Amino acid sequence: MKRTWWKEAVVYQVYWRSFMDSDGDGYGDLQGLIDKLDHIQELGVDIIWLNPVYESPDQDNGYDISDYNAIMAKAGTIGTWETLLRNVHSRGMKLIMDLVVNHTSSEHPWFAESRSSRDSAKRDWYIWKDAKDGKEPNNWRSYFSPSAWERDERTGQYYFHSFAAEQPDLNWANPEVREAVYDMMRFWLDKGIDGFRLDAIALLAKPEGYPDAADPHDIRYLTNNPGLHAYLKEMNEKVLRHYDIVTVGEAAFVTPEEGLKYVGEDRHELHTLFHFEVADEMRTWDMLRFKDIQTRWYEGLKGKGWNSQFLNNHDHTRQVTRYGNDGRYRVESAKLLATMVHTLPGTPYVYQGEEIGMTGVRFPSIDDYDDIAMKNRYAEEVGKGRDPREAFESLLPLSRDNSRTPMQWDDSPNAGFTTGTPWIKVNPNYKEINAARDIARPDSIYRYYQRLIALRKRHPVMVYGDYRDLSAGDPHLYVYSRSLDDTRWLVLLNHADHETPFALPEGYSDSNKTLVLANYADVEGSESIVSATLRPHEARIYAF
Ligand code: ISL
Repeated sequence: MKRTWWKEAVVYQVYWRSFMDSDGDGYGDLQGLIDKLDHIQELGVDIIWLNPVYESPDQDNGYDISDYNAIMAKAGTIGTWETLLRNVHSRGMKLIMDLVVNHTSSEHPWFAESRSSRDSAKRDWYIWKDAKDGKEPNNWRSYFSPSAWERDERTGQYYFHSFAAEQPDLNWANPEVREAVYDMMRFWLDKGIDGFRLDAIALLAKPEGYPDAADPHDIRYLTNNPGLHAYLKEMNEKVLRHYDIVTVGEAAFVTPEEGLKYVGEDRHELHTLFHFEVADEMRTWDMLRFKDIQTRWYEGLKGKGWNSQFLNNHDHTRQVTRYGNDGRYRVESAKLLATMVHTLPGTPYVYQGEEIGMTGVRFPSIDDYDDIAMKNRYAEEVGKGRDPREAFESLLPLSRDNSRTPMQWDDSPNAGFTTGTPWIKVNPNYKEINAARDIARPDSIYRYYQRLIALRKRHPVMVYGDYRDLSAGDPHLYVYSRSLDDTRWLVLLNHADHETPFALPEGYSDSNKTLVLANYADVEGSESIVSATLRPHEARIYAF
């Protein structure tokens, strides 16, 4: 596999509105991020992915953009953004921005013009259809609302939105739209950014004729439609290939076969992707399924394309809560999950707060939540007559706000995030879980991430090594090898709240091993592992 910097990199995701507030307005901001760059740099990461900072009415936390060339006042100014970029670069890191071009805000001037009349010059920049039998043009749902269509009084037609009604989809079939997007991309690339995370990119092309869906709840019809890859090839040809950058596509509902169309090195579209076979499709931990996903993606992309590894982000409940143990074994579990993400094939992502083992939340009332997806779904369920408490409870485990609570810096009021009132409540466990406390301990989660990330810099086997699952069929133990040239690593993970016996696989010599990393402090490198007992959430890496 061809070696490149972005394969060797570790990415840290900054959800800036919840990272650090420098001016007391309750929102994190770019100056706050600049002030906290030490925290990120000292982890050893290479790339920062910044969630959208563009001008936006902020109905979907910046994913509804009203001006692509300006910075949202809550975040700062273009001047602060430029200072950020300079600081990130002078520290030897890179910055990638979110590119949200499946849709704009309904307050974008393009949409204002489009909706103004049926003959507007920009009418065809969005997707407008007549009513069918006095109702929506088809039965599709959107991600965030019961219908993908919204009737606009002024012209009596419906416009299409894959997400909230405040996020009308751009019409990618229109070449003028594509050119406008490419211009905007060049605007940021020419400022010197190092790449894009491409939001909802699987949704750009819409199915011919907009036919009714057999099951409207199975929204796969919104994604991976014919024409999509022609758009990505054109985007690559006209923009991306002219810069030394990394591109990561957010690709919903892709299998490895479908994924390869985005990232196949011979296809000249994107470098890497996020698939959602885990984060969207695996509701709670399922070891057998997870191994199957890893093996299929490894085999599917091997030698041809590059994957990403993540278990949470700003849309998905924190990994230690959702997939690990956030109680008695929180620290061990957070380290085990990190070991796994950083030793599986693909570029690893760290979502802010993960490196100190932050957990999900259970606030008492729907009023404590902000997430538009959760709130719209709650209103829909209650509107259908469901008991409000029950509807609320059912939405708690996967609410996107689980991962959006403010970064817990220290044990001062509001966890040191803001001197004002935070836009969303701080997780009440901040006195126990916070960066200051974690960093002060040599055996902390943060310190473990530092070691893990440093290993990646020294050992190409973590990046380019062949992967082999040696534990197929085991519901608790995950044991796999990575091998490159003369180096062979064995990763041992006991993803369980109990002890699990382990036997050294055939072909590995117990006397010939070196302990690379362990998440329990008392492991002796010389200890025999011919047959051993792994403790709850124990993780070890050996080299042979
Ligand atoms: O959040 C999800 C499920 O919990 C995902 O399905 C997610 O909605 C989808 O992957 C698209 O997400 C992206 O685009 C959205 C935005 O709200 C998300 O924050 C963003 O990551 C619309 O721009």
